[in-house]
Amino acid sequence: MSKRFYITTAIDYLNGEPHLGHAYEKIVADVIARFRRSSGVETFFLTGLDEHGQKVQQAAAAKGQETQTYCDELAVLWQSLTVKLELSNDDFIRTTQDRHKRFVQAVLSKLHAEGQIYKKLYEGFYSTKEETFLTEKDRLPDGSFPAMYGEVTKLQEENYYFRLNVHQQWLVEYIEKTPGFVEPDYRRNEVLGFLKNNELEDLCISRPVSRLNWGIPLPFDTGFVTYVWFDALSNYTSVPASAGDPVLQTFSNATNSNPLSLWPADIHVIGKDILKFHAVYWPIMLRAAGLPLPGKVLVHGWWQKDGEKMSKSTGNVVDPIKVIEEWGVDAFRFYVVRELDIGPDGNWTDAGFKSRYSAELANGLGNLVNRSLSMLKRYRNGVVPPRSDELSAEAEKVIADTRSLLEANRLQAALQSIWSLITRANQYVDQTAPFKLAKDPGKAARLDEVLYNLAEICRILGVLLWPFLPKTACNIYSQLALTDSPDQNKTATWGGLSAGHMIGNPAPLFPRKDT
Ligand code: ME8
Repeated sequence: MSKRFYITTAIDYLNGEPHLGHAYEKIVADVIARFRRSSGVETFFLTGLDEHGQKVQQAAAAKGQETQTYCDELAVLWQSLTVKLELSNDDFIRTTQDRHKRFVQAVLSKLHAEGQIYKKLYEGFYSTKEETFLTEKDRLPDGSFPAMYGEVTKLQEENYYFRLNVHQQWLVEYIEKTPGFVEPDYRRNEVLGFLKNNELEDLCISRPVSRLNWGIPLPFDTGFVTYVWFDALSNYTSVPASAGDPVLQTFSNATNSNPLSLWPADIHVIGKDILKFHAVYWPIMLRAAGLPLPGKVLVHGWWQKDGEKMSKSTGNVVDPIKVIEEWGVDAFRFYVVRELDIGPDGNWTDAGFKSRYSAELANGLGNLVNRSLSMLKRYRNGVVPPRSDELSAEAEKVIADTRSLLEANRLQAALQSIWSLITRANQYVDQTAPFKLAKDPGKAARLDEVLYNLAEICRILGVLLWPFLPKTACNIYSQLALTDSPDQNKTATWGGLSAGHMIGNPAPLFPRKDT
């Protein structure tokens, strides 16, 4: 059993409906997973839902529903999104599943038995609205607490704490000597800055049942449930453990006739707001449990809509399902990855979306494939002419560049590289003017060359585009009447189309829309 390439996304709070930000993150992870698989690497892609904690309990209460019923109903919508987005995830974790709860309790028991979790009395201020403890530092200059905390009460409460502080120096050194652990670099610097300028406090990992009962009971004290972040982060390991991963055997008695070797994860894809949880708490939790650390935390930025934060109250939330219903899943996948590099914040505008659809998909890719195959059909009855290598070197360069960009998770740049080939091939049509060549029987050999080069570029584009636009890639392959799938990156090499092969019927990939 060899270890698979293991990639995860954040698990979304089940306290509302999915929006653009959630969908973007999952697509980023999916493109990476598909590329790895297409390169022959055995891959496991995990996504799912974070179902415990105050936020979810409150959302259920607001609907007057039993919390578990609320979760079960809403989870159907979220799981259906994975299908609509064409995600190739291998599993879908819900933190209310038994496999997950068992694992979290096993970790807690071990840490508690080793003295890494201890009980302490807390005296201080507490905001019920934000479900958080406050300190003197949180006060405004006039002595009051900011309005966002609502009513702040004095609280005396016993809780369980996880020893974070003792690992602080180790973590600084680890991040310093492991440059790729957090990417992009400026996020890594942010973590190092935080760790060097603040002393870590031990992490409160429990909530008394009297205040919150929607959580995993502490195995050593049923008067408490587990703090939602301790619970949620563990999903990355609870799934491999339940699949019989040998690295996680200490925490699992799962028996699996076909065990998977997944841990450590290769990439955790997350948004910038949850960096501290993934680059500070999570590595320390793993170290405390005696487990290896993940390879990389890949941090993306946040989407806004028309320059403003998306929010339900403003009513400006981009609904991925609506966009997909109107424009198709690949148009959505293309726009989000092409528009926003992994790192900075992005801005969705409907005009920007339509403009990329029209320029890059309909007029760029769609037009190239449609006119290339239509001309082959018209001038050669759809029969591929003898091989010609006129564009071979240019195509091979794009193939190599795209591969190395994808290996570095530079998805936006990889799409730009692919589009440079599309632009080149469209220019080639204009320069060689096959419609003129077709009128002159003396130019038949030249027309053959041009038609071969165009058809072969279309085939190669199918393979290169597959991780990003799987439906479109398959569509190109089926218009070329190729019976294999475009999901093998090694087939992106010049000369795959054989002379004499008969293509199928061309049809527009991205219908033009009059908007
Ligand atoms: O944080 N643009 O869940 P969540 C881009 N359950 N990404 C966005 C975004 C936006 N506008 N809004 C949210 C949680 N996200 C926890 C995670 S992981 C062990 C637990 C991203 O539903 C956000 O950054 O609030 C996060 O990565 C993911 O969506 C889930 O956010």
